[in-house]
Amino acid sequence: MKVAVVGATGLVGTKMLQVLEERNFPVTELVPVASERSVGKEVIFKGKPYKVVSMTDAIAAKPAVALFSAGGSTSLEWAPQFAAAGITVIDNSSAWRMDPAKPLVVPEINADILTAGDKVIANPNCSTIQMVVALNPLHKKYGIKRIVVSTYQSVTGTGVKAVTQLMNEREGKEGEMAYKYPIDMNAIPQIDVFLDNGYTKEEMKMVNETRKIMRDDTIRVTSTTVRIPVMGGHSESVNVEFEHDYDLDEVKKLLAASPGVVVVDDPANAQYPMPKDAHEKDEVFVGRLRRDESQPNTLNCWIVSDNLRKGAATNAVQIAEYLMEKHLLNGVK
Ligand code: 2RA
Repeated sequence: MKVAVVGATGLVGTKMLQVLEERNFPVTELVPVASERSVGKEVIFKGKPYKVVSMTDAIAAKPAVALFSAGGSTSLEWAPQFAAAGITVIDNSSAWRMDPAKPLVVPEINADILTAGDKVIANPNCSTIQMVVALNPLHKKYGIKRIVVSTYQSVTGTGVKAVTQLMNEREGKEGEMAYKYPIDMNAIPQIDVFLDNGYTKEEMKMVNETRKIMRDDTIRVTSTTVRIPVMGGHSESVNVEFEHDYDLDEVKKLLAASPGVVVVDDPANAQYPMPKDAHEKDEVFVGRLRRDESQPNTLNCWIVSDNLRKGAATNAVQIAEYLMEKHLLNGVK
């Protein structure tokens, strides 16, 4: 199958190439796309060099599927043009996520909504993906009423420039700043821009995307998102109130049996999820499971995942795998 990766030289694009290769996605020809200044450069895929091409050339190459990670404005302009050519776009930007006509998909939860007619499919925000993978099985069993989440997010979520800022600060070097403030030895309680309601865009993504993916607008969600000087994954402290009471051992068993979830919860031996352990893994790790003793039917937990993998590239490739298995891609038997 011909596969395009748009934004192939960025952090997520590079990870998409790695994940396609690792999961042995049947790529017969790769069509790497990047900004005009990267056209003509080479990317290596499965040991073979491929020349970076322009958007127009990528459409002309007619790939069956295009994985986009090139930012919202590029996606708004180009995804419809790929779609019009019959190419299925799986888009990692926020451009289409809340469009009622576009599916927002985490395969473990709602891949069943996908049809051959869906030509632009939105990949959710990284911090949302890891939370819903862990919480959806609990929602099905106990009914979630309200979620209070605080995040501790890796600099890799911002991109290469932020990783460079952190490294420069550690090495005492001057350089371009991705953030308004130093990130090393700091915590910045702002991810993305502020909205009129005093929340950031990242915080409202967690509210709105969670409801759309879990197909339940009654779930109340409130979020505080924070950037910390960490690489390898996002962490989330989650307080979740259920309609019905739960048994803690049953919660652990349910999570351990859920696809894509790994329970790491052994306080006696200081075992809990951490970004350094989640790095380069595809699963969502859950631990610190305990009753919120301040009110009934409420659980506290700690959720960690590699934001570039399950939070971005892996989720996108899993969507492509589902489309392929269900024969929902043009020209793919
Ligand atoms: C971040 N959620 O970590 C973003 C990346 N999509 O900033």
